[in-house]
Amino acid sequence: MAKLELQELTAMTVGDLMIESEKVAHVQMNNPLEHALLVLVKSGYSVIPVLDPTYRLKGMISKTAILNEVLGMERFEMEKLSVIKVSETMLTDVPVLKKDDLFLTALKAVVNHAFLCVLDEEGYFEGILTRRAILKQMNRYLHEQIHFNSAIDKTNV
Ligand code: 4BW
Ligand code: 4BW
Repeated sequence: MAKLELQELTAMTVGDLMIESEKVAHVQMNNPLEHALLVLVKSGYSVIPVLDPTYRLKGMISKTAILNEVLGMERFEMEKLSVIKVSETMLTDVPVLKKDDLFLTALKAVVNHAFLCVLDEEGYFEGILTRRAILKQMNRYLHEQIHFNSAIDKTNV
């Protein structure tokens, strides 16, 4: 694989690095919490997007928020899982990215968020950008720089 130059890294866009919507686990606003918990447990993820039937982003739902919602005074009241809807428990104030946002914008965003949803101009969900995808490129770039610099040092001896 060719060496990754700084200009190439910083010219990468969110669209180059994101996971496409078809591969992203998600739930819908009207689903009961029981269904959301099932999707979260089965997919293995801790937080996933909430979409409407037309694929517009509505929020995010997490295992922690669901368990908090059904936590009673003395026990988890699991019977509530079938009554409460995702829309009542989801987080709605979520930061988003666009496909043409550049690498440095994405890097800054993933400092505070494990992943961000990627939306088009009309608010339709296109996919997610994960911290893993950004760290993978940073890792590649830094390792190649170190390798290249040590090769130059050796030729200068
Ligand atoms: O099923 C998994 N497969 C792989 N390859 N890695 C996984 C899996 N589950 C978790 N991981 C790893 C990843 O490194 O644990 C990290 C934290 O998972 P999370 O947050 O707490 O469930 C993962 O880091 P990441 O790939 O940078 O993903 C950050 C967050 O993005 C995840 C999850 O909330 C969300 N996410 C990632 N891929 C997703 C997804 N949500 C829905 N569908 C997907 N395909
Ligand atoms: O309460 C939170 N406050 C803030 N500011 N960010 C949070 C909070 N909860 C989650 N986050 C964000 C962080 O970006 O979601 C990421 C995943 O959380 P996690 O994994 O699945 O609970 C957080 O990424 P992180 O800060 O890089 O933390 C990665 C993981 O390290 C967390 C958790 O398992 C662990 N961790 C972090 N701070 C911790 C902690 N565990 C115990 N105590 C702490 N103070």
